[in-house]
Amino acid sequence: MSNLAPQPIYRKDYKPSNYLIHTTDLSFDLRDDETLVSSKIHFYKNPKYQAGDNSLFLDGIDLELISLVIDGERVDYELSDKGMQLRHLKDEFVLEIVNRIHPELNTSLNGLYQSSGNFCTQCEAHGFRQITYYLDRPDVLSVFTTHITADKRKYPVLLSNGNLLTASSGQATWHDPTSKPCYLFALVAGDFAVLEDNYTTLSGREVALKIYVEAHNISKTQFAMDSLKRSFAWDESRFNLEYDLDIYMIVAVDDFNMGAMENKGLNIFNSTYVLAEPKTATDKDFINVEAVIGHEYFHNWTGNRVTCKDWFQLSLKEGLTVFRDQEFTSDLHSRSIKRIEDVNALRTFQFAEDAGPMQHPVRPESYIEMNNFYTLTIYEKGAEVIRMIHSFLGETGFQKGMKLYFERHDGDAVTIDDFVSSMSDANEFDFSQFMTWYSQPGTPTVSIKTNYDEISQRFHVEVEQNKGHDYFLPLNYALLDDQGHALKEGMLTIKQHKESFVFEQIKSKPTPSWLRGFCAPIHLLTDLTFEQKIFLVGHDSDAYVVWDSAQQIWLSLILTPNKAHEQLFFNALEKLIQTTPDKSLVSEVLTLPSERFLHQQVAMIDVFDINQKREQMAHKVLRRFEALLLETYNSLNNNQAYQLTSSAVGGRSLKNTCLYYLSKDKDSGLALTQFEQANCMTDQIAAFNALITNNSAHKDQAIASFYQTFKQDVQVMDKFFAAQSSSITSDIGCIKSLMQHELFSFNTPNRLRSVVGGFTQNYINFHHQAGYEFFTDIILKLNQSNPQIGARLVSVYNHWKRFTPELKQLQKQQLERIMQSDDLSNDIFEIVQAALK
Ligand code: B3K
Ligand code: ZN
Repeated sequence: MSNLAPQPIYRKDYKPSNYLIHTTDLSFDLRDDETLVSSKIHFYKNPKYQAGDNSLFLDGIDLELISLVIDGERVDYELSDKGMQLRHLKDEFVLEIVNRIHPELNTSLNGLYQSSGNFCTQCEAHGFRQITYYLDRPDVLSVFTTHITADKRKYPVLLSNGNLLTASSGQATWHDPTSKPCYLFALVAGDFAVLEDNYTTLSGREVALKIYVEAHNISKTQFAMDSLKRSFAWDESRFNLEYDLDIYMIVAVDDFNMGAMENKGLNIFNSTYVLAEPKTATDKDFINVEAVIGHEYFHNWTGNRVTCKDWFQLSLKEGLTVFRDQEFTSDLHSRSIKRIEDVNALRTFQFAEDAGPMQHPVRPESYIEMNNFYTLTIYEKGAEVIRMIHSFLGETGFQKGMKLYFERHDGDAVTIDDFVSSMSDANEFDFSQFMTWYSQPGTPTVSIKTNYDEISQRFHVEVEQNKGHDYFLPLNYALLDDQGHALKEGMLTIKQHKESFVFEQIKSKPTPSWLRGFCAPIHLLTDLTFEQKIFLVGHDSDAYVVWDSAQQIWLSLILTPNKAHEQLFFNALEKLIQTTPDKSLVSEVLTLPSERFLHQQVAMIDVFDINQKREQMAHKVLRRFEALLLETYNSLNNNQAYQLTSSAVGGRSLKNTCLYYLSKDKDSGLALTQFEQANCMTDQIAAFNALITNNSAHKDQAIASFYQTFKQDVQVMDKFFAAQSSSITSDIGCIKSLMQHELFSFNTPNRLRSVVGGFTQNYINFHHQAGYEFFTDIILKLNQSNPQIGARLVSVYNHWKRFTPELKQLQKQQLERIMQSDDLSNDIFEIVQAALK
């Protein structure tokens, strides 16, 4: 590493730009071996910021400047590896630049690059500066006109934001009438097929809807189109928000660092979140496609029309938009299952992030590489914070707040405070104490102690927060009688470090149900007994509490086996399987906590011990329930025509949970039969996983047949690779041969994530010296080709200090090895230095 360590950027250093931009005219000449970018930018002095001299720094990275004039005249400038300094400028002027870039060589997948031979862009957060010199910051908005020239045979489709002004062969000009920051700029040029439809908004605007994909994928786009129309309709009915342009385009590309990007009027998607048909996509894939299509669409208001003043406010758009997409999925599918899945992901991944070296507040104070802050904390914890605001205000109050937010800020770049003030002012609700949720990192712990006094018929509750904390939070509860009926239910408002509540006229000792719906992102410690938790599993009407109580029981039985408790719990499970109509819920309850989650619950991570203990529990479930699991499996294995209804999804989910257990001990033949006869990917991949993970005699046959059937399908092949690389039956030799496979591609993030990301989840084979060394070599290669993906992957070492001494030492050595390497990218440097601290 060089001596000059990268320096953080601080939120406190924010200054408005001294210049703003009226219009940005861009012209792209796309060629095989270079692209010429010409820009004509009309600058004017920021009327709100007249201080300072008339100089301007324009961001620019990896650009070759060809020419520059201001108002038609040559001027002096200084170039550095970060951009261009201009001085002695007029208050208003037009800058014209021509520069050269090389999208054909761009493997970072930021800025302008190629995917499957087509051109596309990714500009958030700082990609535009890899296209041309510009004020690459979200609070400088302008009107863009984009002219594209390209070889018409190779690139018949030429797209950019807004409306098409003119098009002739090999040329197109687009004009976006809405002012936007450059991170929302997009350009696409390529050979695509298109699925077209239209939507009429509430106020009667006719919007043309277009989904562009590579021609061979066109048959897999109908679900995405239907999801898009559902997104338009849902945002109108639930949020009273309409779309504002005459065209909405989605382009799917195979090479993409993230899920998708909400560029104004021209979303660019990782093809995984567009393409779906039952034969190749699982139920979860379908629901994810719909959620991501919704998420990007919802950004049009929460993100695009009202954007962020600086990148520290990222959760302003992301937390809010995740909350909106969660509600979208909940309104369209099973609300309770969506909540359980989201909470499970939050507690498994975000809680770990919040307890690790990269912990940061929902509004961070500094960053080295902004791309490292597209985190679970910004997105998922950010959404939980919005959910708490929603809990305090209720749906009507929340919508009043949203209305005021748009009245005040439509067209602006604003802060999280502006959002919360709108919520506060519209409802006369004081959120000042609530702001700790945005400023304080870490997951709060809340303890509850109760006492029932039979004589006075009072139920006393004491709620205490950790270490002097006084988070402001909602606490949903119910007090249940011995039939599970709620004697009292509601929301307690917690504001102080320690609070007491008394419930009067409680005729017998109740079982409390706490944190219903997981109404706050906290660790909750209660004084519930084992028996009470079992009671909640069998009786609570709140699905989250049912699931969470079962999770707590699984956890204790896996980590500290107890025969008597196990019997009690298994009896309750038996009843649950036999009587609960919601198959998805039964499936969730029957699913053991993941290894990843278990790792968080122990003082020191012994990967092998945890793997073994969890496997032992799976075998105990099988021994106790074999007959019932088989009966349930058979009753659900009906091969009905594929439907995505909650009941059909629940049926498949429970069936495949049964299959998981039934395939544990022996080759029952069930998995092979299901694999051969499956009519949808949900069943196919579940059977494939069962065959691979349990070293079935049919494993090789399954691999060969799966490959033959699906080798043309990129999304299915990602599953094929991930299933193998994450299986404990695949050692490092297998991973190396997967990387030699003809379909492996190092520069395609989805494929790399499926093989290398999968390997890091292969707890038996990843965690030893050779596994770590092999992985670190990959990180060092990514440091050159795609540091953003490298930084994501290297985070697996973040928890090294919590492992058993030998593994801890080995991981530390790898982190040091990375730190010592030359030319470390900011992305990887930031993660590794935080881990080593
Ligand atoms: N806003 C984009 C993410 C951009 C990622 C930058 N590294 C997708 C989304 O959240 O909708
Ligand atoms: Zn988003």
